[in-house]
Amino acid sequence: MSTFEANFDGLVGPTHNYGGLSRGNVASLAHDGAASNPKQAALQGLAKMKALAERGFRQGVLPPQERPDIAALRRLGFSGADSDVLRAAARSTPQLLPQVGSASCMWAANAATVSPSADTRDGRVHFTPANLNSKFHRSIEHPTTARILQAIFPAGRHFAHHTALPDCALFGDEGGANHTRLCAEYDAAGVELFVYGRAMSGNGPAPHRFPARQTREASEAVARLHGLASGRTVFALQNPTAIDAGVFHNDVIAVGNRNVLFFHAQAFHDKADVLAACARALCDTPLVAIEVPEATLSLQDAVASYLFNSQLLSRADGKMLLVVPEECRRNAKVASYLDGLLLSGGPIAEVLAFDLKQSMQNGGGPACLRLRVVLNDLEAAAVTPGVWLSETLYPRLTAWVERHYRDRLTEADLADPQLLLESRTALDELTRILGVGAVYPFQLA
Ligand code: SUG
Repeated sequence: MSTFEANFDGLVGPTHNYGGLSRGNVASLAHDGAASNPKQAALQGLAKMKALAERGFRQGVLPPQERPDIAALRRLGFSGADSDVLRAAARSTPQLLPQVGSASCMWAANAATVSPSADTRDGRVHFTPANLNSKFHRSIEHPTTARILQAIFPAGRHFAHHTALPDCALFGDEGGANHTRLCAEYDAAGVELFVYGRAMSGNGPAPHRFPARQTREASEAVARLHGLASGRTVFALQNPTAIDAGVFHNDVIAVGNRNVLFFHAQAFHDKADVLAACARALCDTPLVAIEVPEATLSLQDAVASYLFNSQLLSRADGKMLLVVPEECRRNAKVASYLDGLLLSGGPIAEVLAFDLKQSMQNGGGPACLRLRVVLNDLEAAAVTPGVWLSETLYPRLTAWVERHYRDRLTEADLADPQLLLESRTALDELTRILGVGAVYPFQLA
């Protein structure tokens, strides 16, 4: 039986827009109010999925959510028919529209924390949807995320689903973006590294400028829920300086795969401690730490290029492929670092760059767009089959995007009831393409 990492990418939704919603995320604020191109965004994401699937990596698709989120507006006191709800919100509180219209569930790394069956007490794959409660526009994702994950990974023999952690600052949880699994082989018990931005109990270090989204308390709760062994779980504090420089998730500054951890020198508060704890927990498997010093690449260059928001994937020959955003090729320092990395004879043998500009302008690179799920053959066979990207699914999805998506969207468009209808019509059709059943709260008239 084989065990592998599958990547489930969030399909970009029809309302992808630039709302400037994420304080602490430099790209999101820089593009506030710019016109977006949802069609191009979805096609860019699909092109990455297709290229990786063609190279033999297991690739799945997570459907987007209903936006604008009418149920969220109703919870805030708007009433009447759906189009009235939208119009009333646009009239009285227009700043809500980008929030409830954000296609942010595309960043599937934040959908949930996933622990593979080799790591959990009951031998099942565990999922905890992230409450994402640090930002309103993301806090409304988890109920539908939970339904989608349960539709794709049916609860029972192979998969266990938890509800999101309590929606309060103490348990701020951003899912897989702050979670890295290290292991010898995918089927062996691994080390789960949880990186948090601050511990709410006590007076430990915390950023000054930007919020720390993930708390230690949340990470510990997820580890408990998943039944992880304490000797193979590491909790590490993010460097507050990095958060203040725009590292709002740890996956903006570090990525791991198997026994390799690729990271910037400023990623962790106490780097030596974190590396020692990971090495100890890996026991006989040596930790290969690839550290990029500040002198080689500044924190600012790391954030601007998103070098570490890369996917580190194991090829069939055992060597690793680093999937980076195109911005890395355009940054001379990063490009020259990568050339040197390939010549170094280390585990990373190949770099592949993708144009993900539409997502990048909101702070979402290759790693943000995907949820990592380690599966063995039996577990993979239990996954709802329609979500695997294949030679037939890819052209169906691109045709679906071409049919339903606009190629230009501004903030004013989000108040248009026609956009809501277009979006619902598209999603309704998508559930049939992917075979995921009724995951959305709306009903088409
Ligand atoms: O949560 N951007 C997302 C980007 C998430 C990236 N994910 C990972 N690093 N794993 C966020 O900040 C911007 C939306 C806007 O401004 O319109 C946004 O939500």
